[in-house]
Amino acid sequence: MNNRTFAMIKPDAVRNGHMGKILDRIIEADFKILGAKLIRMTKAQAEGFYAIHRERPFFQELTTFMSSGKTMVLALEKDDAVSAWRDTIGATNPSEAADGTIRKDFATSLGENAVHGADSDENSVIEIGFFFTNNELISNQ
Ligand code: IDP
Ligand code: MG
Repeated sequence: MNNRTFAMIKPDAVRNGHMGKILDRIIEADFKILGAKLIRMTKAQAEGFYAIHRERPFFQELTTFMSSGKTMVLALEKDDAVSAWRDTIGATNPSEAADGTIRKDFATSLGENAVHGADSDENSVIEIGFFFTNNELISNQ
């Protein structure tokens, strides 16, 4: 069990003014923020990050959206971080997301669903490494 996960506050949520409220949810759910930065992904970066979905019909829509504005990328720490964060964000489709989840409260559609969460320990390591170097992760406080 890994105690780290990778999260993003996606461009729709930043554009809609929800970044602060989502950071509050992260802190209230007792995640420690090891690293955070505001970036604007290039299309090529978005295509690299989501390469696993390249054969899906929504790949162009997804990577255009993810490079359309600011994204906050985050490395989070908590016991059983991957599943704890997936529970906090809710189902991919906001119409199926449970009450009290971030996607239920802030997502606008299946594609523009406010936040990202790594889906496994293995992918959380790969995804954190995609945006952070080790010395950008601060775990001693
Ligand atoms: P996840 O983000 O809950 O892990 P995935 O199935 O890994 O969901 O899909 C990655 C992202 O691709 C979703 O968060 C969403 O932004 C987008 N996406 C997934 N399915 C669709 C779709 O059918 N249409 C448009 N965008 C989609
Ligand atoms: Mg996924």
